[in-house]
Amino acid sequence: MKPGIKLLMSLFLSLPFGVYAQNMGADERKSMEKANYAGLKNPGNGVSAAGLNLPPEKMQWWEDQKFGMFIHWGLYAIPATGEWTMFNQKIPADEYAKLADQFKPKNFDANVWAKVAKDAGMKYMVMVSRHHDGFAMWNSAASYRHFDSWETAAHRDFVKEYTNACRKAGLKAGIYYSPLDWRFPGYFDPKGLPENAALMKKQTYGQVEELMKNYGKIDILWYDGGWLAHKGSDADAAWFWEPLKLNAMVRKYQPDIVINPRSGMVGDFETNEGGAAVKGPIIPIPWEKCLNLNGSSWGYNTTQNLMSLKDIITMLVNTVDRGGNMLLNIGPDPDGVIPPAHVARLKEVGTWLKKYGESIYATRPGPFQPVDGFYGATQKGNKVYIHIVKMPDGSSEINLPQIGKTVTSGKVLGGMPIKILHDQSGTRLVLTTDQLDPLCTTLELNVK
Ligand code: FHN
Repeated sequence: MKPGIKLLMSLFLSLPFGVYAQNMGADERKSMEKANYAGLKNPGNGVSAAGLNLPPEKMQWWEDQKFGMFIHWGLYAIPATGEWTMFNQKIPADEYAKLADQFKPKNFDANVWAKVAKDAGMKYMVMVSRHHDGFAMWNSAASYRHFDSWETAAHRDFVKEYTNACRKAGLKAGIYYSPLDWRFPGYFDPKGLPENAALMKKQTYGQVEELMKNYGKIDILWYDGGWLAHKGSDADAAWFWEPLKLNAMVRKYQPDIVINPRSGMVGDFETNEGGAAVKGPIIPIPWEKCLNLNGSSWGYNTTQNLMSLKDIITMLVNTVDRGGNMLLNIGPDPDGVIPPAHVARLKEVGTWLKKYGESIYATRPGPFQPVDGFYGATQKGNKVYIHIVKMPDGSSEINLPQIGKTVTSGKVLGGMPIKILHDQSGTRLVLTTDQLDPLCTTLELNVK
């Protein structure tokens, strides 16, 4: 089971959700937030030290964003069999490095990526600067054997072009970095080959410093692949990477950067990776669901298995109704072009968010706990939004529990009023069949 999932499982099982289930007011949520950010520091989440994680107030902007674009792009786009091609096909490093001679993406324009993200309703981006194959997508003096996009055929600094395009488009800029590098035999045997492993570590410290120093304000640092020799968790490898030292350096250059939980240090948020459905109660700590638009692989792949619009919207509302952000991944082709079918699907998501975005952005989960496969809620001020992903067969009513607040009126968001009945057990929302939207029925309730 992937480290992130194991952690979430331990987290879910450790927190007494039941207690908070029914009536979660804003101040209670505040105190929970204070209390439960502590939840990030569960054993197994990695090492931590005072001042290295952000306080809740510095995470609010991140929790307001809700939807971002993840980008896996690099040499692996050429074989188009995914970002693990070098390892899965056991390609020797020198052989694989020849791909850099072919990597000259003439149609790459980061502004186009940023526009696709904005049109999709995304508020932030996270681009892979270096994946496990070792190829750096920027001008990296710290790159072992100058294996980077500046010193090879492309002769371009893609991280610079990307971060500039992000800011120009008003999007928050995140950088993904893989400490592991398959070119180092020491990665597979750090105790047996300590010198070579130390070279890999030196590259990581040098490259993270370059990324934190040379590209202006970076909003998110997304480590991935801290696990050593493909074994154990990122936390298990903290003895090797010394993430408290690494991230102290990071915060010297980027004091407010949001750091994910994959450096072996406790993160400022938790991650839930993959396409598995999001279920269960509200998670009272910052967390992020990251998954693929094209389920075949994170990197560009000729095998296409595109998520449907219904699946994307369902995953988005299920995540946001449980307090999470969703980071949806694209894999551009070797030329840096996002496949047109992917652009079209993302545009459809953007159209939905243009209409229902108020029930998503800058909201917080609750006050009602979600009911798996049925509905969930978000709140903002005196508004509560209900997302109905699927009405139980033949029903067009929802019975909401008491929450210590009164639902005074309600309507389909951007549509007609709905009937609201009150009784001891709570509030009953009665909809007509034409008010149901097969994609997701979104209601706006006024509460006081
Ligand atoms: O090995 C990587 C994988 O290639 C991809 O980058 C994902 C994205 O979160 N993370 C790792 C697998 O957990």
